[in-house]
This record gives sequence, C-alpha cells and structure tokens, in this order.
Amino acid sequence: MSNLSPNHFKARRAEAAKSLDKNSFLLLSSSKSLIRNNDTTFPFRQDSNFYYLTGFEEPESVLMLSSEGESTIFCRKKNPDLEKWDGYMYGIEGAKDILKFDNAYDIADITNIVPELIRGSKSIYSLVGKDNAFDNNIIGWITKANSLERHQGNIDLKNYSNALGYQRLIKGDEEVELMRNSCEIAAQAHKEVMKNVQVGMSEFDLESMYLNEFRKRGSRFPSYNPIVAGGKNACVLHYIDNNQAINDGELVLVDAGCEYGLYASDITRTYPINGKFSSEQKAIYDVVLEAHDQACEAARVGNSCLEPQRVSERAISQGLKDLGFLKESLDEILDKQLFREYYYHKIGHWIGLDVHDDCPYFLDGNEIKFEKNMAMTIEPGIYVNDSAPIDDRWKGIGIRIEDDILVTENGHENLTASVPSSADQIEELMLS
Ligand SMILES: [Mn+2]
Repeated sequence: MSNLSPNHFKARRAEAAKSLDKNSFLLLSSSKSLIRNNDTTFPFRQDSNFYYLTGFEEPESVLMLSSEGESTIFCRKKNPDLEKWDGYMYGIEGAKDILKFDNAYDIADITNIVPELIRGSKSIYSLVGKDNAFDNNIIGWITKANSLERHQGNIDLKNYSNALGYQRLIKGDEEVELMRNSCEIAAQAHKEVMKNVQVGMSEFDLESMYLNEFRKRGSRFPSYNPIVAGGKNACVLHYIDNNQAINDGELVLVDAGCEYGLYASDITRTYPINGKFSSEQKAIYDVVLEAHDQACEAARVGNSCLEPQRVSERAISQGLKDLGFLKESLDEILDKQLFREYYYHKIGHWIGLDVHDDCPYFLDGNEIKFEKNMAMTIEPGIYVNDSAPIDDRWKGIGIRIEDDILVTENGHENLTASVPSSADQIEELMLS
C-alpha cells in the first residue's frame, strides 16, 4: 500500500479532471514488469505519472479519468494461483473499493470497453510519446470509437504531458513530508560514510557503504545508480562503474540519493579520501561552493526557474577567472560560454517522484517562475580534464556539490542541509 491515503490520489484526479475539455478523457498506463535476463525481472517500479494519479502499484493497469471527474481503473483480476507465486493482488473489486475508483474492469477486456466508453467524446488526452505501444493502443481505440459514431466529429488526441507535469511541479504538503524523509535518509547516509571512509577503500567499498546506510534507514532502493568516482573519474558525469581504487590524496565525488515512499533524494558531495583537501582542491572547491550558495539563493518565488543556471554560470566564470583558468573578461567568458570547458552540465533539475522530475521548465514558451513548494536540485561543478589548457597540477580534479532545494514562501529550504558542504566542515567531520 502506498505511503499516502487513497484520498490524496482522489484529490489529485479531481484537480486533473478540471483541466480537461468537457466530454473528454485522460488515459494513463502503468509501467510494465521488465525482464532483466531470461526469466528474471527487475524489481517493479510504478510509472510516476500513473502513480501520481492512482497510488496503485501493480503492472498491467490503465487509468481512465473523465472530465467530469469519474475515474475508471483497468487492472488484473484476482488470481489465487498467481498470488501463491507473486503475492497479493488487489483484483478488480479490491482496486475499486480500497483505492476509491468509481469503476473497475478487467484489463483483458480493455480493447472492447474503451472504444465504447469514448465514442462521441471530444478529446482523448494521454502522455503522447512516453510509451509507443500504449500510444498505438490509444490510436486504435480512437479509430474504433470514430467508426462507431460516423455522424459525429472525430475525436482529438491531445498531449497531457505538460499539464500533468505542471501539476506535479507544485508539491502538496504530504509530498513535502515524504521528500523530507527521503532527503534526510540520504543526508544521514552521506554523513555516516564520510565519517567512516579511510585511505585504501575503493569506489566499490564506498558504494556498498552508501547502499547499506540507505537501507538501514528505511530506503530499499537508491533513486538512481550511484556515482562513486575517485580522482579523475569525477570528470565523467555519468560514471557508474564504481570499481576503481581511490588513491591517497585524491578526492572522491559521490552522487547518491535514495527513494522513500517513491520520492527521490539526490545529493552530491566531493571530499578527500584522506580527510584533508590539498590547496588546489580547496581552491576549486570554494568556487563551486560559492556558485552553489548563490544559485540556492536564486531559487525563490517569482524568479525564473532558469535563474539559478544564470547565477551559477556567472559565479563559476568569475571563480575560474580568479583562479587564472580563463583570462578573458567576465562578459566574454559568459557570451562565448568559455566556462563550459570546466562546467559542462546544467545547474539542476526538478525533483519529486522522479529524480529528474517529469515536469516542464517552460510553459506556453515562457520560463516557469518559482512558486512555493517547487523542488529543484542545485548542483554546480567544475571538472578539470587532462585535455584542459591549464597547468598539470589542476588536472584530474572534479568537484560537484548538490543539494535538494524546496522553494518556500520567503526563500528556500535546503532539504539536504544536514550533510556538511563547506570544506572546513567536511574536514572536521572526517577527522572527528
Ligand atoms: Mn541531480
């Protein structure tokens, strides 16, 4: 059962129904159970959009929501034989009664039922482009429904992705609580590992420690594959091999977050494996931290959601200039995006049910402005690759600092603040 009561999901469906054309329907599909190899599956994870409006965590399910707010679930019927192997299933009656849908049908009958229910309607909404097989089903159902109503107009197919993404963007208080939990588990895990690492441990050793710390605190799964990158591996943004030695004197960059109640946390910290930053490491670290702090301040009600990006580019450019990495004027560095030699990713992303939350950054061509209860990661970085046009002593240093930021009425709250981020605090924690 979901961490939230069925009433939360019912309220979200009511909200979503308001934005549909009259006499129209929204159709959403669950995730599929995915094969890992031969007959072994990955642990099932419900599709976040489907979950957001249903709270239902079984595969082979479809939600149909009418513009009048009536909800219909199609799901697997109860099968006692299958339950002996795979465990409890809600079944058609269970899903309807326990999860508070208005109607429920066997998923095996969906191809016959949907065209009858949607015939003569104005529009069908779906998340066009997310699942080709489901898109094809919908087109087939619309074609069938149109053929049943020859003397009416054709049904429009509309993309509901932006509308649902925007609804998901503003978190309810109950979601904020789950995010707080997810963030605190991840923050405590980072802190605990930082206290216990020693020279001689490998990336693999650290990865094991993080995963264990998440689990000990109630999170079974990480919210993405952790990145544990020693030394110059940190310059590879999506490094997930996590199997190399970490040499004394090197930094290790760890980007690891967990999932709690299906809500993601996402934290990056970069620290010296021996507990003491070198002067070059600290010089770059302080530039990244300054960009991080300024970008966090830019996440406030009324600002564009892209303002932290611009602020971080300016702060990092200034820092790279102060360090002597770039010689040009600040304006030229920004105009020509020269900072991208060292800072080559975006400042962050929306976070929620998905670590990269499936929410828009633009609406009707305009940058979305921050509102209360939006949540975004702030994660600037500087990476000095071997190919960089700079003195060798800087090479192989890769640093990122990432926190999960909740926009509040008067500013922001850093949900992952309990893991230290300044170089001094990190050294103090590691040497304690
Ligand atoms: Mn991130």
